[in-house]
Parts: sequence; C-alpha cells; structure tokens
Amino acid sequence: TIQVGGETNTPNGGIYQFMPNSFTATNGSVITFVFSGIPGNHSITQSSFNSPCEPLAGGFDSGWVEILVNTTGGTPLPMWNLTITDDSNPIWFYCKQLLPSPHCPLGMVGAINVQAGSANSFSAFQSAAEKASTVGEGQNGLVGVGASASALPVVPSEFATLFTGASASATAPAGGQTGSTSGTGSASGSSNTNAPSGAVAIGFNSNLLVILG
Ligand SMILES: *[C@@H]1O[C@H](CO)[C@@H](O)[C@H](O)[C@H]1NC(C)=O
Ligand SMILES: *[C@@H]1O[C@H](CO)[C@@H](O)[C@H](O)[C@H]1NC(C)=O
Ligand SMILES: *[C@@H]1O[C@H](CO)[C@@H](O)[C@H](O)[C@H]1NC(C)=O
Ligand SMILES: *[C@@H]1O[C@H](CO)[C@@H](O)[C@H](O)[C@H]1NC(C)=O
Ligand SMILES: [Cu+2]
Repeated sequence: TIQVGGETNTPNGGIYQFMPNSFTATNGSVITFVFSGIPGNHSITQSSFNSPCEPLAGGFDSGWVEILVNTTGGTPLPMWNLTITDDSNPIWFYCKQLLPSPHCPLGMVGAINVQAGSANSFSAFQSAAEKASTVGEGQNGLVGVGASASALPVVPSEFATLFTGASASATAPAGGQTGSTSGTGSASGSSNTNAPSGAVAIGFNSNLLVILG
C-alpha cells in the first residue's frame, strides 16, 4: 500500500510525496495506491529514468484524483490498484499535477524495482525530477510498461476524479486482480461515469455541484 499525498505537516515532503516512494514488487503483485491528505489532487503517471516528469509512451496513468474532504477522520479513501507484469526492469512514475505548483519538481516521484548498485538509483531519479523545467500532463491509459491497472481509481462520493485516457482499451493484466476486471475498463467508483475510449470521465459530489452551479 502506497500513500499518495499527505498533510502539510507530514515529514519529508509534506503534501507532495508518495510514501514509500521506492519499493520492490514481484510479478502479479498488486500495489494499492491510497490517495490522502488535504488539499490534494494527484496522479500516478508512468515516466522514465531519463525524463522523470514526462509521461512514458505507452505508460500507465491513474488520472487525477482530488481530495475534497479532510481524510484524517476515517473516511474511506480513493484507491487505485496497479498490478506488476514485469519485475525485471525498474518502473518509474510521477505526479503530473501542476497546481498550485508542479508536484514532480517538488519531489513527488516514485520507483518500483530499482536495481541495487545501478547508477539509475532512486535518489538520482528524484534529483533529476527536482531539476525538471516542464511537467507533462498528457493522459496515458491504464495499461503501462511492466505494470497495468484494470480499472480507474475507485473514488468514494466525497472525492472527485478526472481521467481523459483510453480506459475502454484496458485489459486485465497478467496475474492481475480478480473481481474488478472489466471489458469496458470503465470506472467502478460510485462517483464516476463510464468512460468510452478517449472520453472524459469526471465524478464529483453534490457539494461541488452546488459550488459549480
Ligand atoms: C484534518 O483533521 C485533523 C483531525 O481533526 C486535524 O488535526 C487536521 O488539522 C485537519 N487538517 C486540515 C488540513 O484541515
Ligand atoms: C485492490 O487490491 C486489493 C489487494 O489485492 C484488494 O483487496 C482490493 O479489493 C482491490 N481493490 C479494488 C478497488 O480492486
Ligand atoms: C516477470 O515477468 C516478465 C515478463 O513476462 C519476465 O520477463 C520476468 O522474467 C518475470 N520475472 C520473474 C522473476 O519470473
Ligand atoms: C484536478 O486537477 C486537474 C488538473 O489540474 C484539474 O483539471 C481538475 O479540475 C482538478 N479537479 C478534479 C476534480 O479533477
Ligand atoms: Cu501530486
């Protein structure tokens, strides 16, 4: 389980972090990303060692998930499951949010299966992210390189999500989850609308609707 985002007073990065941010996971492992902290509106977007803050071609992307209520009170939190399909190479990812300032250069990056002794270390990756002058917001799909999801984040009605990728083309990863795979790859969260390929899936609660209205 990886915590996505934190409260302002969380050590080592405050709001802008994945906790833990570097870990190992074998083929078939399911990583559960739990979106947390207020304020927060984060993503888990696959990148590469050489371009830490740009989406990798063919990489995975959760889309944005916005934390709209204080999450310390036991509210069920938004979650996203990612299944490892190839543990033989490192998997690099970042948060593509630009507001209030880009999260990736603030250090909001993570890595799975970094190879011990390699020059491509997590600290080198994070240092490169901190020097990035641009952050790519392009939307990828659920299926990535070495890891894939079979569904959009599950987002309770107190929260919101925005996914603009080709979710309809998602297929269940090898060794993946049971129970929640879907031929349409649409959102299974109660606040999401189903997303045909290339369409925008957006969910929001009634309070937000009032604000928008
Ligand atoms: C969230 O709630 C906790 C517990 O009530 C409180 O300590 C904390 O300050 C709150 N955080 C924000 C950002 O309001
Ligand atoms: C995510 O994976 C965990 C562990 O396999 C499972 O318990 C949970 O139900 C899954 N959640 C969703 C939304 O698929
Ligand atoms: C994990 O799966 C990938 C892709 O099929 C394969 O290349 C790799 O050898 C597997 N890892 C192990 C430890 O079997
Ligand atoms: C989250 O961030 C994205 C990108 O900045 C923004 O378009 C979206 O409106 C925000 N909120 C929600 C609910 O997705
Ligand atoms: Cu973020």
